[in-house]
Amino acid sequence: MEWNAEDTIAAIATPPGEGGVGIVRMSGPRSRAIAAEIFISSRGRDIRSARQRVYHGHIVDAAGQTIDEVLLHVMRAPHSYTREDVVEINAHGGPAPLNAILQEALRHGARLARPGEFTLRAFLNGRIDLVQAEAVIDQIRARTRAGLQAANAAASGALSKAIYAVRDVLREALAHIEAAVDFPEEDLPDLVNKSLFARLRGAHRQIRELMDTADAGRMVREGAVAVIAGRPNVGKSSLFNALLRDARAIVSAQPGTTRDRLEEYITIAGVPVRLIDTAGIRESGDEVERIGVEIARQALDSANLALLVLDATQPPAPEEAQIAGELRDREIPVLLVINKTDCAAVAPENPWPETPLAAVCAVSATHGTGIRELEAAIAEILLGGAGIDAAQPMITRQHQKDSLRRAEESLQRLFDADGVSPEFMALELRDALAALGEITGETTPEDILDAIFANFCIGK
Ligand SMILES: Nc1nc2c(ncn2[C@@H]2O[C@H](COP(=O)(O)OP(=O)(O)O)[C@@H](O)[C@H]2O)c(=O)[nH]1
Ligand SMILES: [Mg+2]
Repeated sequence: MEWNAEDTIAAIATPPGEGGVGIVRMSGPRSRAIAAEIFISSRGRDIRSARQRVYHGHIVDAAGQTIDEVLLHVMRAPHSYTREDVVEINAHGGPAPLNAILQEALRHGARLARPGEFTLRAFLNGRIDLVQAEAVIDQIRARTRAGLQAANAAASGALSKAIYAVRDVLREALAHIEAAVDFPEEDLPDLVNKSLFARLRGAHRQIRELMDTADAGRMVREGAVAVIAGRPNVGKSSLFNALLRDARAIVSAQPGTTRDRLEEYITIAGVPVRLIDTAGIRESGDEVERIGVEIARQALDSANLALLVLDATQPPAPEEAQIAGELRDREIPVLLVINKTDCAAVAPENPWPETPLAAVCAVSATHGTGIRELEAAIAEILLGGAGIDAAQPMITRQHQKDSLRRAEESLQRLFDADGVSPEFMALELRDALAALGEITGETTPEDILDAIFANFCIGK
């Protein structure tokens, strides 16, 4: 990563388009000097020596023409997002003023910031660790309160703290063992004494607990896709509307009404769920409907869950068993929804014992009965029964889980090899520490760092 702390970087920090305000942000040693070239304070202040506060004035171009009336927020190192000198120019939120201000900043020596470069500097300057830096993207992209809570917990350092607590135990153990290697004549039994061993086991348990939060954490961050499938006219669109609590899809007694695919986001237990209503899956002579059926099959490609709807007033059909089997073969959990139970009382039981289902629910889409229970069943499947504990830090990324697994396996080998050479124990502890360091950024390879920060938007 080419990164030069001497550069002063600049970017538009607010999204493109029109807004009440827009912000051009600068960070680096020349921030105030550059601001002084383009900003005229209403009170004649010299921005070069400005204190940490907000100044009113105008941004002007080389000819002295006013570009915009602005508020200039001066932050002095280390009291800023990046820990560097930062100037944020609050202007009118339109492309013309913001681009013109950015151009003036660049003309006076600032360099255009790369995606995520402000956050990268906060990380490289030690204000936040990698867990916190990644949480910044999650805060911006969170789609539910639960997602935001998880991101906030990570951004505040709660997740890092849990990882550092484990790390400290491992470090202490390593120090003991290395001392024993250096001074072999010392009493060996003392080298990993009982209490330290117990704490290593505790650390091992904590790693596992963190790993257990990964599936729920990923669901909260990335969301899930649930596809409603089933024969025509069983009430798929009615169920879609019931879950949305809105009459979005056309419901009709005429089979084959839904030919397109409809999607909406709903939130279930804090998980943003993309709910897809499809055409009924059946062989069809009608060209438009056949395309709809094809779309239904494609929608399943990205599905985390299928809601297979059955009509309680009709006996289960062979083609429904076939759909259930097809879904199972594709390893998509199937939640069987027996609908129209207002017309026929049917127990929520699996009619195909040879095809295991994730759950069975009985509902009436038009009356709204059983919908809460259905949502609870969906949550159970998506979150693996773990649920979301807002007080508990969660890991939300695959690479975090991979690293935790490496650390966990190293410790497991250490325990399994009970009492072997201190050299071996030291080796496993070092590996485990390196794995943990990749989560917090202490030992993360540069290409991975690059990839992580490339995911940010410009200006963040
Ligand atoms: N009695 C009753 N009728 C329902 C229920 N759900 C759907 N229907 C009716 O079944 C028909 C087909 O519904 P629709 O949602 O369009 O089914 P789709 O073809 O699977 O999307 C419509 O006449 C609905 O009013 C229900 O829970 N109870
Ligand atoms: Mg429909």
